[in-house]
Amino acid sequence: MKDESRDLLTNSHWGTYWVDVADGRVTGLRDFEQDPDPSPIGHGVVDVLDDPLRITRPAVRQSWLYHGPGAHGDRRGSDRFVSVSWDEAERLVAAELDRVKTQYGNQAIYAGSYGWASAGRFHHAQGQLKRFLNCIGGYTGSVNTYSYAAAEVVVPHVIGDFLGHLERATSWDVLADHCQLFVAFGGLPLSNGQIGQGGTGAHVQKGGMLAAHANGCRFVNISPQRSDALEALGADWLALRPSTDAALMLGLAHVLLTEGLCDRAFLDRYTTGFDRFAAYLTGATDGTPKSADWAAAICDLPSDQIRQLARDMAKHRTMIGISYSLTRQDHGEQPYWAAITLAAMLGQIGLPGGGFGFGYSAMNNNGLERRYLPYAAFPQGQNPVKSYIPVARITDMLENPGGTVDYNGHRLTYPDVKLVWWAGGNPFHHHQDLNRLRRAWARPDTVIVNEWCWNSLARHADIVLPCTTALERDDIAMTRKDPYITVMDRAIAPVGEARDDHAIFRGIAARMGIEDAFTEGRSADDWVRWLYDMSRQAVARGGVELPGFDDLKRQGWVKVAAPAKPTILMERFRSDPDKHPLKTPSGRIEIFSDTVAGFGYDDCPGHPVWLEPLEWLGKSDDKAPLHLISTQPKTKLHSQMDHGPVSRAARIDGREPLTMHPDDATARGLTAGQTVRIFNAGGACYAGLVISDHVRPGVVQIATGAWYDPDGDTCLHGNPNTLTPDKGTSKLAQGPIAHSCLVQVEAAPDAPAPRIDTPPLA
Ligand SMILES: Nc1nc2c(c(=O)[nH]1)N[C@H]1C(S)=C(S)[C@@H](COP(=O)(O)OP(=O)(O)OC[C@H]3O[C@@H](n4cnc5c(=O)[nH]c(N)nc54)[C@H](O)[C@@H]3O)O[C@H]1N2
Ligand SMILES: Nc1nc2c(c(=O)[nH]1)N[C@H]1C(S)=C(S)[C@@H](COP(=O)(O)OP(=O)(O)OC[C@H]3O[C@@H](n4cnc5c(=O)[nH]c(N)nc54)[C@H](O)[C@@H]3O)O[C@H]1N2
Ligand SMILES: [Mo]
Repeated sequence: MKDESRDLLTNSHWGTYWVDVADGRVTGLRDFEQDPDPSPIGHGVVDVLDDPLRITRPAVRQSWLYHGPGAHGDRRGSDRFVSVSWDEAERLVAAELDRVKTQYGNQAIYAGSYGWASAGRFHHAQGQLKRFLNCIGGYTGSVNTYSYAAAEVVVPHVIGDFLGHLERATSWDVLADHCQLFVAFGGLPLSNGQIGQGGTGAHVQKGGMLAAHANGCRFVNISPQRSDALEALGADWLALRPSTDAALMLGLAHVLLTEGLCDRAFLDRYTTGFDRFAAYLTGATDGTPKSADWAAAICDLPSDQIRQLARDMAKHRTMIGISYSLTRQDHGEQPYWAAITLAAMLGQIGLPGGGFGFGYSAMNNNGLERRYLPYAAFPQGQNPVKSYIPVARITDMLENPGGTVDYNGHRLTYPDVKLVWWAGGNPFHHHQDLNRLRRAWARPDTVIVNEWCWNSLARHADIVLPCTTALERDDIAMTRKDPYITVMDRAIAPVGEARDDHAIFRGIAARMGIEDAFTEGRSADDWVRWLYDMSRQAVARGGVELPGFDDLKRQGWVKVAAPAKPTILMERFRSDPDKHPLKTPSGRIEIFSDTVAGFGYDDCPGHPVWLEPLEWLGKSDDKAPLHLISTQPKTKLHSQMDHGPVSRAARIDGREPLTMHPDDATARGLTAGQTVRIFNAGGACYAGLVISDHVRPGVVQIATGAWYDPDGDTCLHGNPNTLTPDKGTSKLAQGPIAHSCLVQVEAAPDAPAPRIDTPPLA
């Protein structure tokens, strides 16, 4: 019930916008006046809400419909779909769930359903799916993320917690006042800071960086891409080989140690295990000193530059920024552990503007000064099924029922999955080695997907349940990551027969006799109000006043005031480590971890080390001489709205651009704008060529997000996950390693046009 005097408002992971509607259609979005640096991504939704790729009715893959579960799984992705009524779709889903549960048990249902879906406290697709499945006996789930799995697992062993420290990053306000040197491993690509999970009110990253720069902070961009630092920062560029940051950090640490630049008092009081690490650093344990010269040879940087940087870091108030991308490489645990160790050696952890910080610029909210409020979440219930996988091990699981995998001190057994259900994520976007995933994906009997557009995931399903977008339902955005709470108005009626995820599950629950357990007697509107009221009461206990629900609806948005005291990471620990110990076994920073060492993993020992990655320039050959980094797309969030106007405007002949250094282009006789084929032993994709010296020679860069459009093992559209290796970071975290990837590139004048624009309906 919005106030007629205000305009329609929406919020998303990429920002808040006013919505213009005419004749029941969204005609445009207007930037939110509170946002000093609005993102263009939002405008990508205009025109695609009701375009030919919109899924307007439930649909079933032909082979599955005519021959039943398990029929021709290998035709997923190529079969046509037949539209059916909701009545028929609900009947088919309920019967199939019953069959799988009864014959195989609930662990045979895989519903990790990883992905970003849309912002909104209530209409969160995964939460709805998981609650529904918990009402019928549970499912096999997944743990950790594609974003930073290696950090999620290793960092708690080192400093007791990862997510808590991520959320309490020293704020940009503090950095502007105190930081003298910002050393950014993985750079500070502002294009990624467009995003904030669960809703974004105002974009602060650019302002934060410029304020620090204006106050004299020097930035060092350590990245294969010069464009990872805003031009105006005048950053120094250390163009290292990708996947070698751990070696560089060890080289820096060696200089600090051997030149007497370590803060011994800090190491003694706040850390354990430094001496065992130091023995590795000096080469006492393996005969190889990890000197600046040693690091220079691995990273392909001048050793003098490494020595000078270490001295500068010791001399100044230094923030060590570690991008998430460093986890998405082979042995991605190591750069995180090494960076924390390096910061400990500098002794500035817990001081304003010093220490370390995770993912500045990966998200708008890292470094955004705000209060941490305990908002209520949609209750998912209890999952009685105990089996789970590390999220990026999905292909292994599907290929290898009954097989085992090591993970963080456990040995897990893969269940025999018969039914896969995805709502709010896109594995044909996010997973590595998609051609291998596609083959493994053929094995389950049934794949059910809730989607709103005919993307690569919907095309690889058996039963497609059409869901609404955020603009077709009422919700609120309310996340402790952002100070703005906004309404998310229903701007237009659901397109075609699309239903909210909640309504989809409610309908199936009714067929299975569990509707009351699923809804607890509340309508969707009741739930939204309930979530807000519960949150309002919870924050009131901490002294924060929020308007009543009806007032919020009238106003449209509210901003929670920033805390009185600015945020400095680990300030309390520094003030008194006995009174505020870390949640590690020792209560201190564990530079050596007995727990990790005790697991006995050859690929993740008890302290930070350099381990050669599976694929990197140190191992390149004539078949795959170039290192491919597949970064986040500037024009969208992952695969979302890839078919929209903002994403399409950045295409070259309808394909994703690939950026290459002029020397590498000349060596191959390639010219800007032409279509190229990127390939290695795992697969291939086509792309449009951009030539620029903002990537280092030997490295090529492509954004993720192009909808996978396979012609055999070649993606016509430019999806880099046809090329990336599917292997865990280590036995510790089993995280994805997309950024460790070698390829070759050649001209492709005869590449067939992408076909992903045509809906796969019979
Ligand atoms: N090569 C390579 N691969 C990568 C990465 C990389 O750096 N390189 N990065 C990785 C990272 S960090 C991540 S987080 C993943 C991201 O991977 P995902 O999060 O899986 O990607 P999205 O495209 O955001 O998927 C969200 C899906 O939800 C759908 N959706 C949106 N709203 C709704 C809704 O209300 N209901 C339902 N049911 N569906 C909805 C969208 O249409 C979309 O298909 O990708 C990973 N993959
Ligand atoms: N516009 C937009 N923003 C996004 C997203 C999106 O899809 N679109 N996705 C969001 C999500 S889910 C996440 S998790 C974050 C991810 O945030 P990040 O992980 O930080 O993002 P990436 O773009 O993968 O990598 C950042 C930079 O790291 C550099 N890099 C790659 N490999 C190496 C290396 O080995 N060493 C060094 N030093 N640098 C390297 C690349 O040049 C790249 O530009 O981004 C978020 N922001
Ligand atoms: Mo992510």
